[in-house]
Amino acid sequence: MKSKAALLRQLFLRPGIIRLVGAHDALGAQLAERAGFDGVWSSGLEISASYGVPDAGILTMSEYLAAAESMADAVNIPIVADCDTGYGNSNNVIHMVRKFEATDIAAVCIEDKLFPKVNSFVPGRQELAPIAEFVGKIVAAKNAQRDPDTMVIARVEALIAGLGQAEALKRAHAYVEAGADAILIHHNTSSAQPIIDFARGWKVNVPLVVVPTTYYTITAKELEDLGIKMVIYANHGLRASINAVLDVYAEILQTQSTASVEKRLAPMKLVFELQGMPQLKRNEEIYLRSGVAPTRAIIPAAGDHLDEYSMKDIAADIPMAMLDVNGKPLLQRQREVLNLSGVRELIAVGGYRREKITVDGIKLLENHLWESTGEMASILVGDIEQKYAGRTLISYSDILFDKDALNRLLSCEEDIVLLVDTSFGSHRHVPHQEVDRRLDLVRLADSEALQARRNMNWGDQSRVLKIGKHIQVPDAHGEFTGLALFSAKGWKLLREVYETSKRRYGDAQFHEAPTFSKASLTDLVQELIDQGHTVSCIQVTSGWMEIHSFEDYKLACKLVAR
Ligand code: SPV
Ligand code: MG
Repeated sequence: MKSKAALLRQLFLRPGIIRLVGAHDALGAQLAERAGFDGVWSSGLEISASYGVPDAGILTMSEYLAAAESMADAVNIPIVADCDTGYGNSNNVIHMVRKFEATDIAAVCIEDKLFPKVNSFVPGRQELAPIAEFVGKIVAAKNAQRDPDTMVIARVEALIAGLGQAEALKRAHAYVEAGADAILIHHNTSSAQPIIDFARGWKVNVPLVVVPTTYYTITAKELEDLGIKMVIYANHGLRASINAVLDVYAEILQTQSTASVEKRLAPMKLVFELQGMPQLKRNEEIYLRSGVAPTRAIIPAAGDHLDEYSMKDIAADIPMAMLDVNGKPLLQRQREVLNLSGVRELIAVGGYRREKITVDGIKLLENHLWESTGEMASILVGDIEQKYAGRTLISYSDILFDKDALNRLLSCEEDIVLLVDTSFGSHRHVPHQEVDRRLDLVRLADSEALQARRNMNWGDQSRVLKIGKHIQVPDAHGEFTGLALFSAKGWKLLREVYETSKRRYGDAQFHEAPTFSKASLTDLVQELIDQGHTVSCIQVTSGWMEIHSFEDYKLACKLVAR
């Protein structure tokens, strides 16, 4: 795995401005990552505030380090640590760099003020260190780093101290000479002009970093156009939460209940998700073998797909499950991901060219009537242990999915859950719907509320109202991925509805199937919904793909590792 320092270096090489937001703990860093920030600023102000002390060198390096470490542990994006003045002289800086590097911090930022510094927005004492002394700290930091990718950012406080552009530029140049990897030019009034002037006067090929807390009307684009490479929104999480918490607390006291604030609160599910509870449950399933209901997977792989796929030349003589994707059949790739997530009992049901299905670790059964029956019939052939006490996962045989998407589904506790992709509208195969197989689309309950939160990718759950190929793209909220999970109770229900529908429909049309015997899973799911049963869905926007065209196949070969 790449170090976070290497990731930050990559961001500096990428075109466009890098956007960081401040945090003081793991949760804040996680929210930054979820929101889509490129990195996290481990803010001295925020960390001090979290201890209820002024941002004035009151805490020691240990507290700042512990906070930064908890952030680095919690996210995959890089952390830039605000290290104040370096916690002492050059010897302290050497110790500091080693300690922060050891916790996978991507960059340390030190400022040219005298110890103990005071936050730059506090009027009064803003005394600067002599240039030579601060240059010594930068040289010490650069010599101390063990990872060549670790960045040392030198923060110039001349504008804060009211010493003007010339002093700011003089200091910045000296720090670059000393080896600084970037210059943070700080400023504390509502006008961005001093920063604009500084950026225009900056001719050196070393990136600039800014913290537009007071000159907040400037946009990231405007900063980028000035040639600034990184912007830090240093304390916005802290300030947003202070106001939100105070408002909610006041309302609870005033209304004498929590009813009116409930809607504004993050759901417990999100709290659990941020804490890693779904992963904990998956780990229990994988590593603590007793007490947790096992999950089996049934993979219907009987169809020939010959009239459905625009890739006849590749898959003419084999079932789709055996399609070679970068040296491994699809089915083997599915098995690897399923096993990694603790699903070990795998049953594939073949039909067309069944003899070609040869993947170790998968029980192979046969739907002899595959030519005259549909997918549901194959699925039930796979249900050998009809009173199975665990959960049943259905996986279509022509899809690829990753561990994260699968785990998201496996962490659901509802009786019947479908994994649905809500980004299907931007999926490139939509325009080709007429020529390709039509998509299994879904309509969901509460889709507007979900839409509003979609950007946050909070994995919201919803209820499925309609499913099928007849749903028009503009009316749909998502695409069924081909992965569905049933609890023992949900599975029993599916079987019951299958049996009663079989008796009722006989050879008549059944939802989208020309006859009941040709029913697919989605037809049964629609029947369950129509009979008043709840079918839940968990949403994803990535982590899977289906292969039903030559274009899909080429993309799959490009995306998956060998
Ligand atoms: C911090 O967040 O601690 C900073 C930025 O150093 S500022 O508060 O703007 O000085
Ligand atoms: Mg600070």
